[in-house]
Amino acid sequence: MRINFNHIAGIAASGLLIQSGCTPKEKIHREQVARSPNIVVILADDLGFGDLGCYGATQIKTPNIDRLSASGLRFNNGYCTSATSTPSRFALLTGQYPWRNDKARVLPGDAPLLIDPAKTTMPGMLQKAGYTTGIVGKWHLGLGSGQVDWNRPIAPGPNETGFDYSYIMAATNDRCPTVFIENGTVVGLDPADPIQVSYKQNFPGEPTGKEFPDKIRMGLTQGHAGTIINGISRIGFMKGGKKARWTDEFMVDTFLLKAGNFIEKNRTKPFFLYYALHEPHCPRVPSPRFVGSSGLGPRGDVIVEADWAVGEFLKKLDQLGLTGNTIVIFTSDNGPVLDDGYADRAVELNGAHTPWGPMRGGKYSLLEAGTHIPFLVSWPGHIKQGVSEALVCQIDFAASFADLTRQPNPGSDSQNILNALLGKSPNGRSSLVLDNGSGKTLVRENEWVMIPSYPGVPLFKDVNIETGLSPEIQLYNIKFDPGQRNNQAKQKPELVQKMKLSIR
Ligand code: NG6
Ligand code: CA
Repeated sequence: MRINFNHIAGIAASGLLIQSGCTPKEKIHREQVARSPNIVVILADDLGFGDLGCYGATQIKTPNIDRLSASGLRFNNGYCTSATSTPSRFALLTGQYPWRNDKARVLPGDAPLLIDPAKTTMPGMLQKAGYTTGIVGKWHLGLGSGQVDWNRPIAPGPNETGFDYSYIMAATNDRCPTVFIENGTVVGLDPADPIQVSYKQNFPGEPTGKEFPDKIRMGLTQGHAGTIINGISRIGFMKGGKKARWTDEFMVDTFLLKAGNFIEKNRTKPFFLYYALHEPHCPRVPSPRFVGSSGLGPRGDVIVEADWAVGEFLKKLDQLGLTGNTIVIFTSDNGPVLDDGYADRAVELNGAHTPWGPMRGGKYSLLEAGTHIPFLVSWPGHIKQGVSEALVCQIDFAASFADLTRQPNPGSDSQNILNALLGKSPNGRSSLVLDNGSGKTLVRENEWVMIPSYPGVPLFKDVNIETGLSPEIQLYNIKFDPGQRNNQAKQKPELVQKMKLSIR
Protein backbone atom coordinates (compact mmCIF):
# COMPACT_ATOMS: atom_id res chain seq x y z
CA MET A 1 0.00 0.00 0.00
CA ARG A 2 1.24 3.44 -0.83
CA ILE A 3 1.27 5.75 2.15
CA ASN A 4 0.09 9.23 1.42
CA PHE A 5 2.21 11.40 3.64
CA ASN A 6 0.10 14.50 3.33
CA HIS A 7 -3.03 12.60 4.16
CA ILE A 8 -1.50 11.41 7.43
CA ALA A 9 -0.17 14.88 8.03
CA GLY A 10 -3.63 16.24 7.42
CA ILE A 11 -5.18 13.87 9.92
CA ALA A 12 -2.46 14.62 12.45
CA ALA A 13 -2.89 18.31 11.94
CA SER A 14 -6.62 18.11 12.47
CA GLY A 15 -5.97 16.54 15.85
CA LEU A 16 -7.48 13.19 15.00
CA LEU A 17 -4.27 11.23 15.51
CA ILE A 18 -3.57 10.41 19.10
CA GLN A 19 -0.68 12.67 20.00
CA SER A 20 0.48 10.71 23.05
CA GLY A 21 3.05 8.04 22.47
CA CYS A 22 4.91 9.87 19.72
CA THR A 23 8.56 10.72 20.15
CA PRO A 24 9.59 14.38 20.59
CA LYS A 25 11.07 14.28 17.10
CA GLU A 26 7.81 13.02 15.66
CA LYS A 27 5.91 15.65 17.60
CA ILE A 28 8.07 18.45 16.19
CA HIS A 29 7.62 17.02 12.73
CA ARG A 30 3.85 16.95 13.11
CA GLU A 31 3.81 20.52 14.36
CA GLN A 32 5.89 21.60 11.40
CA VAL A 33 3.40 19.99 9.04
CA ALA A 34 0.54 21.76 10.78
CA ARG A 35 2.39 25.02 10.13
CA SER A 36 2.88 24.26 6.46
CA PRO A 37 -0.49 23.24 5.10
CA ASN A 38 -0.90 23.44 1.36
CA ILE A 39 -2.41 26.75 0.29
CA VAL A 40 -4.67 27.21 -2.71
CA VAL A 41 -5.97 30.64 -3.74
CA ILE A 42 -8.73 30.41 -6.34
CA LEU A 43 -9.29 33.83 -7.86
CA ALA A 44 -12.30 34.48 -10.07
CA ASP A 45 -12.22 37.33 -12.60
CA ASP A 46 -14.93 40.02 -12.21
CA LEU A 47 -17.12 37.93 -9.90
CA GLY A 48 -19.36 40.07 -7.70
CA PHE A 49 -20.30 39.82 -4.04
CA GLY A 50 -23.84 38.84 -5.03
CA ASP A 51 -22.94 36.28 -7.70
CA LEU A 52 -22.79 33.23 -5.41
CA GLY A 53 -25.49 31.27 -3.66
CA CYS A 54 -23.59 31.47 -0.37
CA TYR A 55 -23.80 35.28 -0.60
CA GLY A 56 -27.51 35.27 -1.36
CA ALA A 57 -27.77 34.68 -5.12
CA THR A 58 -30.89 32.76 -6.03
CA GLN A 59 -30.95 33.05 -9.83
CA ILE A 60 -27.51 31.50 -10.40
CA LYS A 61 -26.76 28.17 -8.74
CA THR A 62 -23.25 27.69 -7.37
CA PRO A 63 -23.54 24.49 -5.27
CA ASN A 64 -19.83 23.65 -5.27
CA ILE A 65 -18.61 27.03 -4.10
CA ASP A 66 -21.49 27.07 -1.60
CA ARG A 67 -20.23 23.74 -0.22
CA LEU A 68 -16.74 25.20 0.08
CA SER A 69 -18.28 28.11 1.97
CA ALA A 70 -20.23 25.78 4.28
CA SER A 71 -17.03 23.86 5.06
CA GLY A 72 -15.24 26.99 6.31
CA LEU A 73 -15.57 30.70 6.87
CA ARG A 74 -17.52 33.13 4.74
CA PHE A 75 -16.27 36.68 5.13
CA ASN A 76 -18.78 39.50 4.83
CA ASN A 77 -16.11 42.20 4.74
CA GLY A 78 -13.58 40.72 2.32
CA TYR A 79 -11.78 42.98 -0.15
CA CYS A 80 -9.47 43.00 -3.09
CA THR A 81 -7.47 46.24 -3.15
CA SER A 82 -8.62 47.53 -6.54
CA ALA A 83 -11.63 47.59 -8.82
CA THR A 84 -9.65 46.18 -11.79
CA SER A 85 -7.43 43.19 -12.36
CA THR A 86 -3.78 44.23 -12.69
CA PRO A 87 -3.54 46.41 -9.57
CA SER A 88 -5.60 43.94 -7.57
CA ARG A 89 -3.40 40.97 -8.57
CA PHE A 90 -0.29 43.05 -7.94
CA ALA A 91 -1.39 43.59 -4.33
CA LEU A 92 -2.34 39.94 -3.84
CA LEU A 93 1.09 38.74 -4.95
CA THR A 94 3.32 41.48 -3.50
CA GLY A 95 1.55 42.71 -0.38
CA GLN A 96 2.05 46.29 -1.62
CA TYR A 97 -0.63 48.86 -2.33
CA PRO A 98 -0.95 49.25 -6.10
CA TRP A 99 -1.82 52.96 -5.88
CA ARG A 100 1.83 53.55 -4.87
CA ASN A 101 2.81 52.35 -8.36
CA ASP A 102 1.50 54.47 -11.26
CA LYS A 103 2.10 51.62 -13.69
CA ALA A 104 -0.29 49.31 -11.84
CA ARG A 105 -3.21 49.83 -14.25
CA VAL A 106 -5.00 47.38 -16.57
CA LEU A 107 -2.05 46.26 -18.71
CA PRO A 108 -2.03 45.48 -22.42
CA GLY A 109 -0.95 41.98 -23.42
CA ASP A 110 2.54 43.09 -24.45
CA ALA A 111 3.38 45.09 -21.29
CA PRO A 112 6.63 44.43 -19.42
CA LEU A 113 6.61 42.72 -16.04
CA LEU A 114 5.17 45.00 -13.36
CA ILE A 115 6.62 43.16 -10.36
CA ASP A 116 10.26 43.78 -9.45
CA PRO A 117 11.94 40.34 -9.61
CA ALA A 118 14.53 41.53 -7.06
CA LYS A 119 11.84 41.74 -4.36
CA THR A 120 10.41 38.75 -2.54
CA THR A 121 6.77 38.19 -3.43
CA MET A 122 4.22 36.26 -1.38
CA PRO A 123 4.80 33.04 -3.38
CA GLY A 124 8.58 33.72 -3.32
CA MET A 125 8.36 33.86 0.47
CA LEU A 126 6.53 30.52 0.45
CA GLN A 127 9.31 29.06 -1.71
CA LYS A 128 11.76 30.06 1.03
CA ALA A 129 9.51 28.25 3.51
CA GLY A 130 9.95 25.08 1.44
CA TYR A 131 6.77 25.28 -0.65
CA THR A 132 6.53 24.33 -4.30
CA THR A 133 4.57 27.12 -5.92
CA GLY A 134 2.45 27.23 -9.05
CA ILE A 135 0.16 29.52 -10.99
CA VAL A 136 -2.46 28.31 -13.43
CA GLY A 137 -4.68 30.79 -15.27
CA LYS A 138 -4.72 34.53 -15.71
CA TRP A 139 -1.49 36.44 -15.06
CA HIS A 140 -2.05 40.05 -16.27
CA LEU A 141 1.07 41.45 -14.61
CA GLY A 142 3.22 41.88 -17.71
CA LEU A 143 6.01 39.73 -19.13
CA GLY A 144 9.60 40.41 -20.13
CA SER A 145 11.43 43.68 -19.84
CA GLY A 146 10.51 45.46 -23.04
CA GLN A 147 9.73 44.04 -26.44
CA VAL A 148 8.82 40.38 -25.90
CA ASP A 149 9.74 37.88 -28.59
CA TRP A 150 6.94 35.36 -28.15
CA ASN A 151 8.89 32.78 -30.12
CA ARG A 152 11.70 32.51 -27.60
CA PRO A 153 11.76 31.88 -23.84
CA ILE A 154 9.73 34.68 -22.25
CA ALA A 155 11.24 36.14 -19.07
CA PRO A 156 11.02 37.62 -16.54
CA GLY A 157 7.52 36.52 -15.59
CA PRO A 158 5.91 34.30 -12.96
CA ASN A 159 8.88 31.93 -12.81
CA GLU A 160 11.14 34.85 -11.85
CA THR A 161 8.73 36.25 -9.27
CA GLY A 162 8.11 33.32 -6.96
CA PHE A 163 6.53 30.53 -9.00
CA ASP A 164 8.20 27.19 -9.65
CA TYR A 165 5.57 26.34 -12.22
CA SER A 166 3.41 28.52 -14.45
CA TYR A 167 0.71 27.84 -17.01
CA ILE A 168 -0.79 31.19 -17.88
CA MET A 169 -2.50 33.47 -20.29
CA ALA A 170 -0.45 36.65 -20.54
CA ALA A 171 -3.18 39.18 -19.86
CA THR A 172 -6.94 38.68 -20.22
CA ASN A 173 -9.15 36.44 -22.34
CA ASP A 174 -10.05 39.45 -24.51
CA ARG A 175 -6.42 40.51 -25.14
CA CYS A 176 -3.77 39.31 -27.56
CA PRO A 177 -1.79 37.08 -27.52
CA THR A 178 -4.45 34.38 -27.15
CA VAL A 179 -2.04 31.57 -26.31
CA PHE A 180 -1.02 29.71 -23.18
CA ILE A 181 2.50 30.07 -21.84
CA GLU A 182 4.00 27.25 -19.77
CA ASN A 183 7.12 28.10 -17.81
CA GLY A 184 7.95 30.92 -20.24
CA THR A 185 7.29 29.06 -23.49
CA VAL A 186 4.22 29.41 -25.71
CA VAL A 187 2.43 26.04 -25.68
CA GLY A 188 2.10 24.30 -29.04
CA LEU A 189 3.93 26.93 -31.06
CA ASP A 190 4.89 25.91 -34.58
CA PRO A 191 8.30 27.47 -35.34
CA ALA A 192 7.23 27.72 -38.98
CA ASP A 193 4.39 30.06 -37.96
CA PRO A 194 5.95 32.56 -35.54
CA ILE A 195 3.83 34.87 -33.38
CA GLN A 196 3.89 38.63 -33.60
CA VAL A 197 1.94 40.90 -31.27
CA SER A 198 1.30 44.63 -31.46
CA TYR A 199 -0.85 47.06 -29.56
CA LYS A 200 -0.11 49.86 -32.01
CA GLN A 201 -1.07 48.63 -35.44
CA ASN A 202 -2.58 45.74 -37.28
CA PHE A 203 -0.54 43.30 -39.34
CA PRO A 204 -1.44 43.58 -43.03
CA GLY A 205 -3.91 40.91 -44.12
CA GLU A 206 -5.08 39.98 -40.59
CA PRO A 207 -8.82 40.59 -40.24
CA THR A 208 -10.00 42.75 -37.34
CA GLY A 209 -13.44 43.11 -35.80
CA LYS A 210 -13.49 46.75 -36.83
CA GLU A 211 -13.03 46.05 -40.53
CA PHE A 212 -14.98 42.80 -40.71
CA PRO A 213 -17.93 42.95 -38.32
CA ASP A 214 -19.59 40.19 -40.37
CA LYS A 215 -16.73 37.82 -39.52
CA ILE A 216 -17.34 37.89 -35.76
CA ARG A 217 -19.81 35.78 -33.82
CA MET A 218 -20.11 38.12 -30.84
CA GLY A 219 -20.97 41.75 -31.50
CA LEU A 220 -19.20 44.64 -29.86
CA THR A 221 -20.48 47.44 -27.69
CA GLN A 222 -17.07 49.01 -27.05
CA GLY A 223 -13.44 48.53 -28.01
CA HIS A 224 -12.31 44.97 -28.80
CA ALA A 225 -11.81 46.00 -32.41
CA GLY A 226 -8.52 44.14 -32.93
CA THR A 227 -7.59 40.74 -34.34
CA ILE A 228 -10.36 38.18 -34.77
CA ILE A 229 -9.51 34.91 -33.04
CA ASN A 230 -11.91 31.99 -32.74
CA GLY A 231 -14.59 34.23 -34.26
CA ILE A 232 -14.19 36.83 -31.51
CA SER A 233 -12.43 40.11 -32.00
CA ARG A 234 -9.92 41.06 -29.27
CA ILE A 235 -7.93 43.96 -27.89
CA GLY A 236 -4.59 44.26 -29.70
CA PHE A 237 -3.29 42.64 -32.84
CA MET A 238 -1.53 39.39 -33.49
CA LYS A 239 -0.28 37.38 -36.40
CA GLY A 240 0.87 33.78 -36.64
CA GLY A 241 0.93 31.15 -33.90
CA LYS A 242 -2.28 29.71 -35.38
CA LYS A 243 -1.82 26.24 -33.86
CA ALA A 244 -1.04 27.68 -30.44
CA ARG A 245 -4.16 29.84 -30.17
CA TRP A 246 -6.62 28.84 -27.51
CA THR A 247 -10.23 27.89 -28.05
CA ASP A 248 -12.23 29.87 -25.49
CA GLU A 249 -14.73 27.02 -25.04
CA PHE A 250 -12.04 24.68 -23.67
CA MET A 251 -10.14 27.09 -21.47
CA VAL A 252 -11.97 25.88 -18.37
CA ASP A 253 -10.86 22.30 -19.00
CA THR A 254 -7.26 23.27 -19.73
CA PHE A 255 -6.84 25.28 -16.54
CA LEU A 256 -8.60 22.63 -14.43
CA LEU A 257 -6.35 19.91 -15.85
CA LYS A 258 -3.17 21.91 -15.23
CA ALA A 259 -4.26 22.86 -11.70
CA GLY A 260 -5.07 19.22 -10.95
CA ASN A 261 -1.78 18.00 -12.39
CA PHE A 262 0.12 20.48 -10.25
CA ILE A 263 -1.39 19.32 -6.96
CA GLU A 264 -1.08 15.68 -7.94
CA LYS A 265 2.58 16.04 -8.80
CA ASN A 266 3.36 17.96 -5.61
CA ARG A 267 1.09 16.12 -3.20
CA THR A 268 3.83 14.78 -0.93
CA LYS A 269 5.27 18.16 0.05
CA PRO A 270 3.79 21.57 0.86
CA PHE A 271 2.52 23.46 -2.16
CA PHE A 272 0.99 26.80 -2.98
CA LEU A 273 -1.31 27.04 -5.99
CA TYR A 274 -2.71 30.26 -7.41
CA TYR A 275 -5.58 29.07 -9.59
CA ALA A 276 -6.65 32.19 -11.46
CA LEU A 277 -9.92 31.45 -13.27
CA HIS A 278 -10.88 33.38 -16.39
CA GLU A 279 -14.59 33.43 -15.55
CA PRO A 280 -16.78 35.49 -15.70
CA HIS A 281 -14.56 38.00 -17.58
CA CYS A 282 -15.51 38.77 -21.17
CA PRO A 283 -15.64 37.34 -23.76
CA ARG A 284 -17.97 34.95 -21.96
CA VAL A 285 -17.74 31.78 -23.98
CA PRO A 286 -18.79 28.76 -21.94
CA SER A 287 -17.94 25.19 -22.81
CA PRO A 288 -20.87 23.71 -24.82
CA ARG A 289 -21.72 21.71 -21.66
CA PHE A 290 -22.74 24.92 -19.90
CA VAL A 291 -24.51 26.83 -22.65
CA GLY A 292 -27.95 27.69 -21.27
CA SER A 293 -27.13 26.26 -17.83
CA SER A 294 -28.01 29.39 -15.86
CA GLY A 295 -30.96 30.83 -17.75
CA LEU A 296 -29.21 34.21 -17.53
CA GLY A 297 -27.19 34.03 -20.72
CA PRO A 298 -23.43 33.72 -21.14
CA ARG A 299 -22.44 35.62 -17.97
CA GLY A 300 -24.52 33.31 -15.79
CA ASP A 301 -23.43 30.25 -17.76
CA VAL A 302 -19.72 30.92 -17.23
CA ILE A 303 -20.33 31.38 -13.49
CA VAL A 304 -22.00 27.95 -13.43
CA GLU A 305 -18.98 26.66 -15.39
CA ALA A 306 -16.53 28.18 -12.88
CA ASP A 307 -18.51 26.62 -10.03
CA TRP A 308 -18.23 23.23 -11.75
CA ALA A 309 -14.46 23.66 -12.15
CA VAL A 310 -14.09 24.53 -8.48
CA GLY A 311 -16.12 21.44 -7.58
CA GLU A 312 -13.94 19.19 -9.76
CA PHE A 313 -10.80 20.71 -8.29
CA LEU A 314 -12.02 20.11 -4.73
CA LYS A 315 -12.90 16.52 -5.69
CA LYS A 316 -9.35 16.05 -6.88
CA LEU A 317 -7.96 17.45 -3.62
CA ASP A 318 -10.15 14.92 -1.81
CA GLN A 319 -9.12 12.01 -4.01
CA LEU A 320 -5.48 12.85 -3.31
CA GLY A 321 -6.24 12.85 0.42
CA LEU A 322 -5.24 16.49 0.72
CA THR A 323 -8.44 18.16 1.94
CA GLY A 324 -7.53 18.08 5.64
CA ASN A 325 -4.14 19.61 5.00
CA THR A 326 -5.02 22.29 2.49
CA ILE A 327 -6.26 25.82 3.05
CA VAL A 328 -8.53 26.75 0.16
CA ILE A 329 -9.36 30.40 -0.38
CA PHE A 330 -11.91 31.49 -2.95
CA THR A 331 -12.21 35.14 -3.92
CA SER A 332 -12.40 37.57 -6.88
CA ASP A 333 -10.06 40.15 -8.40
CA ASN A 334 -12.63 42.95 -8.62
CA GLY A 335 -16.36 43.60 -8.63
CA PRO A 336 -18.89 42.71 -11.31
CA VAL A 337 -19.74 44.25 -14.68
CA LEU A 338 -22.50 43.29 -17.09
CA ASP A 339 -21.69 44.91 -20.45
CA ASP A 340 -17.89 45.09 -20.59
CA GLY A 341 -17.59 45.66 -24.33
CA TYR A 342 -19.14 42.59 -25.99
CA ALA A 343 -22.79 42.40 -27.02
CA ASP A 344 -23.49 39.20 -25.07
CA ARG A 345 -26.82 40.53 -23.75
CA ALA A 346 -25.58 40.37 -20.16
CA VAL A 347 -27.78 43.34 -19.24
CA GLU A 348 -30.94 42.09 -20.91
CA LEU A 349 -30.61 38.52 -19.62
CA ASN A 350 -29.60 39.42 -16.08
CA GLY A 351 -33.22 39.41 -14.88
CA ALA A 352 -33.57 39.85 -11.13
CA HIS A 353 -30.01 38.75 -10.39
CA THR A 354 -27.87 41.24 -8.41
CA PRO A 355 -24.15 40.56 -9.03
CA TRP A 356 -23.29 43.50 -6.77
CA GLY A 357 -25.35 42.15 -3.85
CA PRO A 358 -26.76 44.92 -1.67
CA MET A 359 -24.08 47.38 -2.78
CA ARG A 360 -23.65 50.23 -5.25
CA GLY A 361 -21.09 50.40 -8.06
CA GLY A 362 -19.13 47.51 -9.56
CA LYS A 363 -15.94 46.98 -11.53
CA TYR A 364 -14.00 50.26 -12.08
CA SER A 365 -15.89 51.93 -9.24
CA LEU A 366 -14.90 53.49 -5.92
CA LEU A 367 -18.29 52.52 -4.58
CA GLU A 368 -18.47 49.40 -2.46
CA ALA A 369 -19.15 46.75 -5.12
CA GLY A 370 -15.86 47.62 -6.87
CA THR A 371 -13.66 45.97 -4.25
CA HIS A 372 -15.99 44.32 -1.69
CA ILE A 373 -15.97 40.80 -3.08
CA PRO A 374 -16.65 37.16 -2.13
CA PHE A 375 -14.04 35.84 0.28
CA LEU A 376 -14.14 32.24 1.53
CA VAL A 377 -11.53 30.38 3.55
CA SER A 378 -11.74 26.66 4.24
CA TRP A 379 -9.39 24.31 6.09
CA PRO A 380 -11.41 21.36 7.36
CA GLY A 381 -10.45 20.35 10.88
CA HIS A 382 -8.77 23.70 11.56
CA ILE A 383 -11.25 26.41 10.73
CA LYS A 384 -14.67 26.30 12.32
CA GLN A 385 -17.58 26.73 9.96
CA GLY A 386 -19.31 30.05 10.10
CA VAL A 387 -19.46 33.66 9.05
CA SER A 388 -16.93 36.34 9.89
CA GLU A 389 -17.41 40.10 9.91
CA ALA A 390 -13.65 40.73 10.18
CA LEU A 391 -12.20 43.26 7.72
CA VAL A 392 -9.88 41.18 5.52
CA CYS A 393 -8.06 41.91 2.27
CA GLN A 394 -6.08 39.90 -0.28
CA ILE A 395 -3.10 42.23 0.28
CA ASP A 396 -2.74 40.52 3.67
CA PHE A 397 -2.05 37.04 2.31
CA ALA A 398 1.67 37.94 2.27
CA ALA A 399 1.98 38.76 5.98
CA SER A 400 -0.53 36.13 7.09
CA PHE A 401 1.03 33.23 5.16
CA ALA A 402 4.42 34.47 6.39
CA ASP A 403 3.21 34.09 9.96
CA LEU A 404 1.76 30.66 9.15
CA THR A 405 5.07 29.45 7.73
CA ARG A 406 7.36 31.42 10.11
CA GLN A 407 8.88 33.65 7.48
CA PRO A 408 9.51 37.40 7.44
CA ASN A 409 6.64 39.42 5.97
CA PRO A 410 7.55 40.29 2.36
CA GLY A 411 4.75 42.83 1.84
CA SER A 412 5.32 46.42 2.97
CA ASP A 413 1.56 47.15 3.16
CA SER A 414 0.54 43.66 4.21
CA GLN A 415 -0.80 43.05 7.72
CA ASN A 416 -0.85 39.79 9.59
CA ILE A 417 -4.52 38.83 9.88
CA LEU A 418 -3.91 35.08 10.13
CA ASN A 419 -6.09 34.76 13.22
CA ALA A 420 -9.01 36.37 11.41
CA LEU A 421 -8.49 34.18 8.34
CA LEU A 422 -8.45 31.05 10.49
CA GLY A 423 -11.49 32.17 12.48
CA LYS A 424 -9.54 32.52 15.72
CA SER A 425 -10.27 36.23 15.98
CA PRO A 426 -13.32 38.28 14.99
CA ASN A 427 -11.02 41.16 14.07
CA GLY A 428 -8.93 41.65 10.96
CA ARG A 429 -7.57 44.98 9.86
CA SER A 430 -8.90 48.24 11.22
CA SER A 431 -8.36 50.19 8.02
CA LEU A 432 -7.63 49.82 4.31
CA VAL A 433 -6.88 52.17 1.42
CA LEU A 434 -8.62 50.85 -1.69
CA ASP A 435 -8.64 52.11 -5.27
CA ASN A 436 -10.72 52.15 -8.44
CA GLY A 437 -7.98 50.59 -10.57
CA SER A 438 -6.93 53.98 -11.96
CA GLY A 439 -5.11 55.36 -8.96
CA LYS A 440 -8.08 57.05 -7.25
CA THR A 441 -8.33 55.98 -3.63
CA LEU A 442 -10.83 55.68 -0.80
CA VAL A 443 -10.48 54.68 2.84
CA ARG A 444 -12.31 52.02 4.75
CA GLU A 445 -11.85 52.33 8.51
CA ASN A 446 -13.73 49.90 10.73
CA GLU A 447 -17.32 50.21 9.56
CA TRP A 448 -16.86 53.51 7.73
CA VAL A 449 -15.97 54.30 4.14
CA MET A 450 -14.77 57.76 3.07
CA ILE A 451 -14.46 58.72 -0.59
CA PRO A 452 -12.69 62.05 -1.00
CA SER A 453 -13.81 64.73 -3.43
CA TYR A 454 -13.01 64.04 -7.09
CA PRO A 455 -14.18 67.09 -9.04
CA GLY A 456 -14.65 67.15 -12.79
CA VAL A 457 -14.91 63.43 -13.42
CA PRO A 458 -17.73 61.37 -14.96
CA LEU A 459 -20.28 60.00 -12.50
CA PHE A 460 -20.96 56.98 -14.70
CA LYS A 461 -18.49 54.87 -16.59
CA ASP A 462 -19.26 53.95 -20.20
CA VAL A 463 -20.18 50.46 -18.96
CA ASN A 464 -23.12 51.99 -17.07
CA ILE A 465 -21.53 51.64 -13.64
CA GLU A 466 -21.53 54.48 -11.11
CA THR A 467 -17.90 55.48 -10.68
CA GLY A 468 -18.30 56.77 -7.12
CA LEU A 469 -16.32 59.82 -8.17
CA SER A 470 -18.06 63.00 -7.06
CA PRO A 471 -17.11 66.55 -6.10
CA GLU A 472 -18.88 65.87 -2.79
CA ILE A 473 -16.99 64.08 -0.07
CA GLN A 474 -18.79 60.85 0.77
CA LEU A 475 -18.92 59.07 4.12
CA TYR A 476 -20.95 55.94 4.62
CA ASN A 477 -21.47 53.44 7.42
CA ILE A 478 -21.05 50.16 5.56
CA LYS A 479 -22.39 48.05 8.40
CA PHE A 480 -25.78 49.77 8.46
CA ASP A 481 -25.77 51.27 4.98
CA PRO A 482 -24.02 48.84 2.61
CA GLY A 483 -25.93 50.40 -0.28
CA GLN A 484 -24.23 53.75 0.38
CA ARG A 485 -27.41 55.80 0.31
CA ASN A 486 -26.91 58.00 3.35
CA ASN A 487 -23.89 60.29 2.98
CA GLN A 488 -22.90 61.39 6.50
CA ALA A 489 -19.87 63.50 5.56
CA LYS A 490 -21.53 66.75 6.63
CA GLN A 491 -22.62 65.32 10.00
CA LYS A 492 -19.19 63.87 10.84
CA PRO A 493 -16.49 66.33 9.70
CA GLU A 494 -13.95 65.14 12.31
CA LEU A 495 -14.19 61.56 11.12
CA VAL A 496 -13.76 62.73 7.50
CA GLN A 497 -10.67 64.73 8.46
CA LYS A 498 -9.19 61.79 10.34
CA MET A 499 -9.82 59.37 7.49
CA LYS A 500 -8.39 61.81 4.93
CA LEU A 501 -5.01 61.43 6.62
CA SER A 502 -4.76 57.84 5.37
CA ILE A 503 -5.03 58.90 1.72
CA ARG A 504 -2.02 60.08 -0.24
C1 NG6 B 1 -11.11 47.24 -20.47
C2 NG6 B 1 -11.89 46.42 -21.48
C3 NG6 B 1 -12.67 45.37 -20.74
C4 NG6 B 1 -11.75 44.54 -19.85
C5 NG6 B 1 -10.95 45.46 -18.95
C6 NG6 B 1 -9.95 44.73 -18.09
C7 NG6 B 1 -12.69 47.68 -23.45
C8 NG6 B 1 -13.75 48.59 -23.99
N1 NG6 B 1 -12.83 47.30 -22.19
O1 NG6 B 1 -10.33 48.18 -21.14
O2 NG6 B 1 -13.37 44.56 -21.62
O3 NG6 B 1 -10.87 43.78 -20.63
O4 NG6 B 1 -10.25 46.41 -19.70
O5 NG6 B 1 -10.58 43.92 -17.20
O6 NG6 B 1 -11.75 47.34 -24.15
S1 NG6 B 1 -9.78 43.34 -15.99
O7 NG6 B 1 -10.72 42.56 -15.22
O8 NG6 B 1 -8.72 42.53 -16.53
O9 NG6 B 1 -9.28 44.47 -15.22
CA1 CA C 1 -11.05 41.32 -13.32
